[in-house]
Amino acid sequence: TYPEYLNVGRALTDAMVEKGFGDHTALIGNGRQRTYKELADWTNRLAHALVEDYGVKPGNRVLIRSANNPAMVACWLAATKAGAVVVNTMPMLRAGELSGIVDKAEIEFALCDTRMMDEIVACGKTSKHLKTIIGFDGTANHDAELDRVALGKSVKYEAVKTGRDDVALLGFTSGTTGEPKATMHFHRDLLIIADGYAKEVLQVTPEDVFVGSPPLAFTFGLGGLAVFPLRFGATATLLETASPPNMIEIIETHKATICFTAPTAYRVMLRAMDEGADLSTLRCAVSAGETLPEPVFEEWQQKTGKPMLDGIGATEMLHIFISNRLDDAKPACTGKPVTGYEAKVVDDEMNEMPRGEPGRLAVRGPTGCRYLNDERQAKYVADGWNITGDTFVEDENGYFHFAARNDDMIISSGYNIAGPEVEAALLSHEHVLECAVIGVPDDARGHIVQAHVVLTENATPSEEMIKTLQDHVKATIAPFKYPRSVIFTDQLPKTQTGKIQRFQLREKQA
Ligand code: 3SK
Repeated sequence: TYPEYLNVGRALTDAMVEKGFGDHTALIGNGRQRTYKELADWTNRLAHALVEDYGVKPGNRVLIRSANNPAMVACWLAATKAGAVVVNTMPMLRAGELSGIVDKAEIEFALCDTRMMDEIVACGKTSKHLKTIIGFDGTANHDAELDRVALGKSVKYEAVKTGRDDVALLGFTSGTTGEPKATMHFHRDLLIIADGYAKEVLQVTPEDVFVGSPPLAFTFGLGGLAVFPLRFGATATLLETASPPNMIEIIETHKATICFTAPTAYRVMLRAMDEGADLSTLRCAVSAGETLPEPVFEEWQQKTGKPMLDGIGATEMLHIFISNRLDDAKPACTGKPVTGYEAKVVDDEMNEMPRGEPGRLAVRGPTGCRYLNDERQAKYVADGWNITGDTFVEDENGYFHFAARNDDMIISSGYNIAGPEVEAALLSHEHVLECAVIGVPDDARGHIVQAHVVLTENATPSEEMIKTLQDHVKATIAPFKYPRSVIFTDQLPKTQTGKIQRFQLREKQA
């Protein structure tokens, strides 16, 4: 239960100072550290500027364009304090993509890191909604228009009395299939994910130091790298370029304790550990966004003595709703619903499947899908349950096991083959860096399994390598699942948040 009037911008700043965290480090990034008191003052000055100098009003939609850095967090919190509905976006987006977002969300204001103005300015030229573009300094210099205007403002600001069920955030997702959708999230939702997943599963304390790679524009990143640390008086480190070496440097320098990233980055970190990287301060390694291969889970456990926490989340649900636990983590298992959420596996008519049988994952809880003005809402929510588009199996003991995205099930000669299972088998080969498995039409078998493989640097594509990988899969899982076709590639098509877009591979093969 949350108070009727709740402003999440205030809850994560001034309220934390009132709770006694004023001197505690809130944010580290771009060579500077800021305490909770400094963050509260900074965001209050910015909120004054947004309201008094630019005319931002409660309910206005404000787009933020930046890489992960403290200034982006400050802009998000300030606009939220002013009662705006924020749309965080990634630097990679081009004018056309920004226009799609601006039009859909009827965005009037954009706050943009001055190092990346061109595309938003181009978008503004053709937009009938976007009227005001304000530059802020994403570096630590505070030397841009918004920073200068904010400088003279008071550090006291009365945050807008938003209702707990007022929309605070629009999370955009293009999913793995293309067309963007906007998901609406309330002020209370942002606290629910912290008080649920972060408290129950991660057991966050003020001593924790967070690091990770997901963009703040992706709700996985916003939760993991801003909301969770700030809700508990912990410290967030923010990296504009979150490569594995940069994350390792942060872990070593700031003794980071919780890391959010994807399995591919953990694989690289494991190799760096062989070369002496010290990741011993990490107590939680959260993996999501892509299937966690069993060998990565096992090797992490063996090298660090701690579990890697696999979980499933969705932009529609705001964050992770099924997860392994620190004292109960199993390989090839996503775990159990986070407190407050229920999950079941159903058939196309919403009948519950017997335990052990694959079906569609249905989930409900305190957060859920609310698309903005989008008829796909009726497809995502059925009978009050969110249908995430994933095929799962619930075992006898109530643990959930990922099988595939619904689109990634391959039917070949009458056999159901889960693409991710073949991917996991391929990834357990030392020469496979990344791979994506799809079904391609075949006259004799209906479909056959086709693997798109990125090899490690020291391996060379060849017929012999194809045979080696096929034999490896046959020796790892049921032989009928082996990829009859193997294509080597330098890179796989991915969403801006790093998820593999298998539909693009399917379209190319069609
Ligand atoms: O993987 C996802 O799609 C996701 C989205 C939002 C929050 C968390 C996660 C893992």
